[in-house]
Amino acid sequence: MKKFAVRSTSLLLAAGLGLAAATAWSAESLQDVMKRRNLSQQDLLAASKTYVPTGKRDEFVTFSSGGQSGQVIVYGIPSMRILKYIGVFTPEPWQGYGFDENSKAVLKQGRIDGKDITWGDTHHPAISETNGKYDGQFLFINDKANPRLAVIDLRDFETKQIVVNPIYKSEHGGAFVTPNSEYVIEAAQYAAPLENKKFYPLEEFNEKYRGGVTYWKFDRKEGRINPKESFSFELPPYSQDLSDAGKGPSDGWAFTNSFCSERYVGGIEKGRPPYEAGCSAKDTDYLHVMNWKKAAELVKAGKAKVINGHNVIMMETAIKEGILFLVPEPKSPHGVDVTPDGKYMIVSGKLDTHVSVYSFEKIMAAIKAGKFESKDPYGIPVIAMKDALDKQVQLGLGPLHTQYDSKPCLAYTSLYVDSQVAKWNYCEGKVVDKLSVHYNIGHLMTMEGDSVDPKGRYLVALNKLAIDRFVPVGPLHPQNHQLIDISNDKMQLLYDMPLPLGEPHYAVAISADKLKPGVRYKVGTDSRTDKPHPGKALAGEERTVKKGNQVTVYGTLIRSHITPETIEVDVGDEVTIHLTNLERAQDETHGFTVSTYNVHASIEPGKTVTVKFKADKEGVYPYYCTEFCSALHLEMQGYLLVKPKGWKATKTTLAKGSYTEAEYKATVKKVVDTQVIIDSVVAYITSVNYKDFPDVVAMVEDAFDQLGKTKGLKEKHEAFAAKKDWENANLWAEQIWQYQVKTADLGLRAKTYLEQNGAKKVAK
Ligand code: RUQ
Ligand code: CUA
Repeated sequence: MKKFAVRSTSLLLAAGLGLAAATAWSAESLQDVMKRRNLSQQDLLAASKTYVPTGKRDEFVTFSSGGQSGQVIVYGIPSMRILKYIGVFTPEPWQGYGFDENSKAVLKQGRIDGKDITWGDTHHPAISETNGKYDGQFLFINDKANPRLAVIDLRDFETKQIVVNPIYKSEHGGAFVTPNSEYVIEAAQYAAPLENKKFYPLEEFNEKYRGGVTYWKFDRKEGRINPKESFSFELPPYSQDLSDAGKGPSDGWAFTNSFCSERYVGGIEKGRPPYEAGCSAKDTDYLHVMNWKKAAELVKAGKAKVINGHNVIMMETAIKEGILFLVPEPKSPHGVDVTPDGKYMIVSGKLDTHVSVYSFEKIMAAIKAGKFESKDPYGIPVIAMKDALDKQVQLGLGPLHTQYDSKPCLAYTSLYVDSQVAKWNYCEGKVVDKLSVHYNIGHLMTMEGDSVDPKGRYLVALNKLAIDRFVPVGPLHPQNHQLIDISNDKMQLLYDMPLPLGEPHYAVAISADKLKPGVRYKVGTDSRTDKPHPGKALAGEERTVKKGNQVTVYGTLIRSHITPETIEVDVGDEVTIHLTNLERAQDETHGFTVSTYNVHASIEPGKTVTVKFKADKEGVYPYYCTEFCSALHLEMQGYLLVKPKGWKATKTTLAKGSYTEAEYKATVKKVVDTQVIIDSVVAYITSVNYKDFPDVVAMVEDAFDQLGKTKGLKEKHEAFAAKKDWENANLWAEQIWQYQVKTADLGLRAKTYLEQNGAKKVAK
């Protein structure tokens, strides 16, 4: 009772004090604060638009590329509070990503030529779509440096799959999804021979180097990409850049930009003009227009060539079948963004002051009429720009990317050189507002702004430089995401958020209520495969199995112990430890590591994870839980004992603690007193409509689960007491109290929740 009473009294005390403090010191007014902090009315307005009070949640969730970190960054809008980093192409220790066997298996899928690649250059995340709307089920992201694509399941925000592009050496224009996530688009960037590890000199660039666009088939039921049903278009060695899938009337088609259609190969060290001159010399590059629906049929009909085990529709076939066309687009284009109604493709040329609005209808009419101005050197029909353009609108210097508003015809385009966002009307072809940002904006993003149903409200400018925005932290500055309010006619800059993990290229944001992540796994799940884990163990099933030099531990974790608490092996043994988290309570994650063996796992409720290592050093290695999970978290520990060859025990009993009868009796009294508190909490909970609160139901279940573990322990301590074994008697009684504390902790949490959320008395 003692320890417990102190705890609850101190809580009460703290609450009382807090209240008193608020009344006594709240003299500072809003005006005072404005003056003291030198804030303007405008600042206050901006602050009130981004501030999310404690306990409240954001309206939108952003998935930002983590750039060179190889991860995904998740943050809320409008608060700009970071919620998570998702380990994708790079190990992430907290999540055990790359330090436990199950996640290592995912990273291993990303090996290239038999080698680990433990970093990635992530550029473009994409949320899965249903009928062109974000559905919040999956997230895809690419790695530009090592041509790979990852699948993240938004039920648990974990990376489930990495696929390596079998024919490219780099890729940039991914990930973009078709309107029902049938395919995930990934375009090559720097042309190279499609065959793997094949050398051709640069003199054979035009003949042997190729670009391409890959369509990865996504199996939504499995939640995985199916490489066998995926395919690519072979394309000329123009640097294919960003892509977008058609929607509505243009569904079935996709559009990919390119730069360096000059096919220039540089060589400044040999006295040749550099890439930058040679790759931007012509007035136009090409928009690639592809019919992916028909391409998929051709692949089914066996018309693809298999290169490195992957289906490739060769240019010759695509031309003959009428599924590939080119349209000139002004100088070094970057973004191509299909309008929400699917009627137009908006293209920005980095070296042009205009955006070009292409009409899908006009392009189709030209194709139907066979009206082409020429063929490119590879025989691909070229549609004249004037036959494809709806209009061009002058916006400013360095237009890059375009996103859409919830209001019809309104678009936002980033102006890299001007460091501005241009708001304009693509139906009327006029600029309606401009806002300066800091500095050199790359991508921009509106809420669900590349879907058929943009939500408007906010825009984020993803700036390339931060320069003087933040407190200096050395020559490498953080990145700067700026939040802009777009709900009114005039845009308003609200907030600068430093992002210190890599250069995030693109981001996507979804209404928070569309995300439905789980809080626990079905007990014994391998979260990386979504299947039952063969190493699963329930309470009472824990065991250590030794076969030759293979030691396999089937362990469990629950507040506040790891079972087993000792693992004995011989030096040189291969050790496999499977751990199941038996908790059901939300947020009761345990971590696990063994000293100096470079393993770590994050084991969320219900999950089973495996760590594996060779016990190649004799000695004593503590293992412990790495998450502060409970009051006795520090005691959540154990020893890995690695015995030397031929070791013989000389001492066979453990040291005894010296406990007295009086101590035993005190412990028993503590147990009885604590039960009184538990009973009173239970009486409160069952007197209200707690069953209407799923979170509370889970806590109550868990509390009784803990209490259930005391079964049989009373008999145990009493039996030891009868034998006057005060150590065992006292410690088993103490163990009852440990379970009671956890029960009471959950019970009090439930009680507070009910009181704060307006639980009502129920009739008995
Ligand atoms: S990028 S700033 Cu999408 Cu990789 Cu444009
Ligand atoms: Cu489990 Cu700390």
